[in-house]
Amino acid sequence: MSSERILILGANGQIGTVLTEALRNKFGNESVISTDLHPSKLTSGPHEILNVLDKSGLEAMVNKHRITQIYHLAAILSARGEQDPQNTWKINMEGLMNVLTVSVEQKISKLFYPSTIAIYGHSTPKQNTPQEASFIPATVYGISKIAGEHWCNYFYNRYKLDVRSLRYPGVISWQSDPGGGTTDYAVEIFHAALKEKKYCCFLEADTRLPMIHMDDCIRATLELMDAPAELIHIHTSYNLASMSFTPAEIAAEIKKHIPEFEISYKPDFRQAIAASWSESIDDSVARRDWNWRPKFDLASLTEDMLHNLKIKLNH
Ligand code: AKB
Repeated sequence: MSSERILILGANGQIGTVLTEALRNKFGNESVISTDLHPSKLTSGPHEILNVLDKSGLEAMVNKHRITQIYHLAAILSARGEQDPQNTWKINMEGLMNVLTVSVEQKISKLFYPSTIAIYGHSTPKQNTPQEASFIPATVYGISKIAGEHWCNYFYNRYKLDVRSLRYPGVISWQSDPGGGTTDYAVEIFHAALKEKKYCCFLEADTRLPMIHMDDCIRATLELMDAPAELIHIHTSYNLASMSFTPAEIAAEIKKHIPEFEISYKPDFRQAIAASWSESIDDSVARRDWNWRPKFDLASLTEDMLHNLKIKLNH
């Protein structure tokens, strides 16, 4: 039985709901405390209402549950973030500063912080984006995440806080719904294909973006957090790759399973956000340091999404 006591912030989000279950399977239900602004979406396990802007509430939660590790998932994503840049900055940055400070004060042994492909910008090489390059993000979400990476690195160097991070691509899941992101189309398209046999995409047909299946995303997170500290050489955030595709390519793959499926295109403000991101990523540093290997490709992702989503929607 592990002695770890885990706190998840923003547990009701797309990644949070699935990660909470994965961590509970690993560490036991009672050792993983999920928190969010709202009641839990899961049917079992300890859950508390917590706002990441409430530093003393966070401190009290860490003490009450004798927390040893924190997964800080609470953030406003790229598309929603543009509706209210100042509030996005506040939630994403003040939230992180509270978590970093409390982690040092309360001697947290490990902290996970998700970064994103949204840190890349027009000056970043679009193909095979390297671990280190020019990162001038086009969204407030991206700005907050690149600043967050640097704060994590600072806290590692100054306070020896063991904070680990991944630059997540767009995450595709049947288990949970995304909210407020630019890559959300790649989940919506599966729901629409099964329910209406058609989908109107808010990105242009040839917009290539890096994506990852939720199972690979969760496995990457757990493997990074399990890796011996001496193997972790990146204390900002690791590039993480799995696959890249365009709306036209994913539609063609869905059509192999649902021949009647039709896609149409009506690009909106999210097109400019997507156009500022990379098309493919070089994750050789993650592969070298902690042996990262993705399992899903576009064909297996499409098959898995349609299979599991169909079962879920029929219930
Ligand atoms: C978004 O689209 O904003 C997120 C992300 C790539 O971080 N899915």
